[in-house]
Amino acid sequence: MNVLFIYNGSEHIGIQFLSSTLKAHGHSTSLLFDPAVFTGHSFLDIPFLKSFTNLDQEIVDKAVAQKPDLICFSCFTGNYSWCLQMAARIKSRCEVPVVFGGVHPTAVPKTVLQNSCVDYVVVGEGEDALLELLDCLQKGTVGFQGIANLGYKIGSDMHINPTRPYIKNLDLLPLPDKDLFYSKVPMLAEMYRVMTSRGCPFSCSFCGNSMLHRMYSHEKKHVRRRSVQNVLEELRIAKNKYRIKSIIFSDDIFTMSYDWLNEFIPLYKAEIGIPFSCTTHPNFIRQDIVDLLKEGGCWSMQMGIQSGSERIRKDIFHRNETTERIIQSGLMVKRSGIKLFVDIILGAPTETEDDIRDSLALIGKIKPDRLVSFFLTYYPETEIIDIALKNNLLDPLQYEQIQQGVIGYTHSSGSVSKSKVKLYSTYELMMQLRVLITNDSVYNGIESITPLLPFKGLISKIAKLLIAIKTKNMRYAFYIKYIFAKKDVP
Ligand code: B12
Ligand code: SF4
Repeated sequence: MNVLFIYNGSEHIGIQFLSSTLKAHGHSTSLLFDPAVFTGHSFLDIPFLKSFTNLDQEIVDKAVAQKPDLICFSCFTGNYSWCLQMAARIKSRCEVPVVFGGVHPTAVPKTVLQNSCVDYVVVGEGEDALLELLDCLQKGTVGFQGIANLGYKIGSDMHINPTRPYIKNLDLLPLPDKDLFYSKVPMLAEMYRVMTSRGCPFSCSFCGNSMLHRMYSHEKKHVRRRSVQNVLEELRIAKNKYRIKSIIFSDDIFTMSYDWLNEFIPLYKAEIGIPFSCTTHPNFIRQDIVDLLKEGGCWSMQMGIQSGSERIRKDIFHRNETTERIIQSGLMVKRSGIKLFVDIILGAPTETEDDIRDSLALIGKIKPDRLVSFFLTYYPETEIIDIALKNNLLDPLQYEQIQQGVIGYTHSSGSVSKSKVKLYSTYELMMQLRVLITNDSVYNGIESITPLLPFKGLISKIAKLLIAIKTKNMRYAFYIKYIFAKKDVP
């Protein structure tokens, strides 16, 4: 059957696995893709420029003309409204079954299925459910009740089937169909993204994993990892096929197993040898891990610290690492010469100004090379929503808006209230300046005048740009190129 994926933002590893799985079973797949640099879902939030680069109408026209047998939308909370709007526009012009999958439908399948433009939802990992759905559609049968992970409707009755177990052996999946995206925007391959695992051992209250851990509470192990040889096979093929400048290991926590890394990294260095960046966690940094990664070509590591306040980390974010451990881990990475990027979240429920000052102080102690600061966004069915409800920080309307995906998104002010944005912007600027200015007395002088500065958002952005230049981080250049570099879009 002919299956069409429609997506906007960056490349999507989940779609790449779905596509390769379908192809391995004889189906054909295609993609309509909008890089959507200015929509705010993924990169920048500039509505004025969005109207110039809008590809929605072209996507609708092409989808209708293509006459696919099934259209697949992959939704996170930020792009869910866009997906709904696109599905409705297409369905108003032709009769085509539409399935929604991804993290948002996984969290709230019934809410998604309620929409008349959505025929099916798939929760959790979608490879097998999608194959079985196609099988049913092809045979013209209605055996939907036997398809685990599928949600469907009969008339106005909605049915969400039980969930199947996690895919235990990821090596059995075909390698991700990178061409699906790279044939449209070849430059995406320059920063080649790869996931060597699925799942995270932790369950931070704000993260999609806290939703998954609840849903899969019967599973013994949430983390599954591809074999070293399976990952190397993907990278060998990729190295021969694309112009890769760096590789990004996008796992939830790439450094979680020393044994795996100890087997992988020497082979990676010998056979692939491309500089790479990866994710880490304060509890999964050790000197031997850092040495191994540095030796293997790691140039940057991204580590979530989220808050400098032990109370916020433990009671609100459900993270168990100590401040001491965070500092030790951060300094260990820095001393090795690997660039350290850290994430911070502003706007946690019950967070006080003292808590934010603790975050600022922690950043001052670690002096990371780059700070990625977020204003908290509430994602459906994550544990932090329960905490916010308990503290009367969300009313029923806001709760409903979160399920509908219409309350803030990561690159706006998240879900924090407008009255707090000013305070958080001031601290965000201080944090960025703290990273930019490594000399303590110079920084202290500037910190005292920061609250008086106008255009804090703009100055924050300039500070981020200067930090990127200072650390020779090519991310901005990549984004600028991404705006123009389209071969076959949508
Ligand atoms: C790698 C990653 C990225 C990468 C690559 C994006 C990608 N999706 O590949 C980058 C850096 C670009 C990115 C960006 C963002 N990300 Co991100 N990202 C991740 C991460 C760590 C892994 C995603 C992944 O590849 N998983 C592995 C694949 C195999 O699983 P999957 O994507 O879930 O897909 C499977 C199923 O969901 C399902 N499925 C998915 N789509 C569909 C569609 C159909 C039709 C079907 C049937 C099934 C199906 O089948 C797939 C295969 O089994 C996740 C966290 C996580 N562990 O999932 C966050 C996560 C998805 N990201 C998140 C967010 C918020 C973002 C950003 C909006 C903001 C940001 N943090 O910068 C942007 C926007 C993304 C965009 N427009 O493309 C959130 C989403 C939360 C939510 N409820 O919305 C997550 C869950 C992290 C979190 N904070 O909790 N991200
Ligand atoms: S450690 Fe990172 S990926 Fe894992 S649950 Fe926490 S925030 Fe999510």
